[in-house]
Amino acid sequence: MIISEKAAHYIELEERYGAHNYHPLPVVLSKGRGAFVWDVDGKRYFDFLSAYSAVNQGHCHPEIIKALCEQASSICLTSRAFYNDCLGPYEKYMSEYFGYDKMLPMNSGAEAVETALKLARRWGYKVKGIPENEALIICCEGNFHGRTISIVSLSTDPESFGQYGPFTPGFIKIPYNDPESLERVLEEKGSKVAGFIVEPIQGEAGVFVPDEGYLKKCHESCRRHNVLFIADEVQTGIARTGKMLCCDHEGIRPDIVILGKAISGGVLPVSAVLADDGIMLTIKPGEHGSTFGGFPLAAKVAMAALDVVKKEKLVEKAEYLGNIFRKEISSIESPFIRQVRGKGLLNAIVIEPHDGKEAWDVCEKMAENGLIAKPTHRHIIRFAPPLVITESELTEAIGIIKKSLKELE
Ligand code: IF1
Repeated sequence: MIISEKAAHYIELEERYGAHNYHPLPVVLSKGRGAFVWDVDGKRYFDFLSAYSAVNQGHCHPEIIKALCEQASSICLTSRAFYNDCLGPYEKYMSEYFGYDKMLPMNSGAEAVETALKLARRWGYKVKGIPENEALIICCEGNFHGRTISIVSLSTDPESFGQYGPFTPGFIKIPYNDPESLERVLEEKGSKVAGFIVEPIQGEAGVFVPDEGYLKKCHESCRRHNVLFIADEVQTGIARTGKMLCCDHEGIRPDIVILGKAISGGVLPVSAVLADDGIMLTIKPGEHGSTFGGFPLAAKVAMAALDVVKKEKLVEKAEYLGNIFRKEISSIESPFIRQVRGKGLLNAIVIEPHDGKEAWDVCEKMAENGLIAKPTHRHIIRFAPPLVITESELTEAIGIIKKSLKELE
């Protein structure tokens, strides 16, 4: 890829002064609007990563930015040592929007996952009656739930957990998309299991969509064994897959829902855990929290961002445009395409290396042609544009993908 002097300058700064925990595509962005971003040289790209599905409402959505600016000039942060006039309305809004008794606000997705794990353990001891310090939580191989030490204790990806031990005990790993293995573990150890945590579609694993009925079967097993079904909807939630929550595809209501990313439309780190009173109220004052969790700015931004989802019918758009995307991409004749999969506007192409070129080369070529996406696991490219993308923009973007694959042949 050709890198301008200006771009090289910013890349060099990150290389010199930043920790080396990422390997970005050499594109240096400075502006975003809707489904588009611009680099420091003024070149425009379709954003097909959407900051890992955080920017479902599109970059710098005017209504979200308006809410941000208005609240920023009143008060930004109060801490939870005092009440404020934003959090209560936000909690009511979230509870009604998603249909749960209560919401617990955090900031990053990882913090919300940690919160859900704590809630499950707490419920296990106080309600289910598991002997203290013996609670188990079941998770799936190939999961991605975040980066804290306890969360990487769930991971089966050496890149995520390698040399970060010793790990948090109490997690049982079972194969994903295998409801029988969940039932087997529950039959054996169910009395000590507090929860089962699962991504409705595995994102980091490369947009791995489980078989139809998988979540429903797991949900039924959890019911039978009095185990909490915990859905990590950090990436799949907020309209991304063509339903408000991905679990809605199977008509199941998780006991605990974990949300992050797009709650704020990518404007601030805002995450949340939803549950009913029987679970949520097992945590008492002083037993969990965060300095920023649910801060006034976040509360106002999140309500504006979730209003946009409804007003602009992003659930229906993701469903409709997703079908077009998969149909169009599946019809491309290219030696690079091994498989196309996904739901709504969370999709991936599994790349077949060809002529010494692989997913990274495809991404570089697409960037050259004005569309950015990022490979995951070397051979998979995730395609997740902002849900505000229009049908004609999507058509143009598909044209860029086609052209790029053709030019690489
Ligand atoms: C990174 C992937 C996406 C998540 C689910 C919790 C979290 C995430 C299902 C934690 C975060 C991220 C983080 C990002 C890469 C990314 C990712 F490639 F790893 F899989 F989105 F596709 N649950 N996902 O997907 O949320 O603490 O980051 O707010 O660079 O680590 P967070």
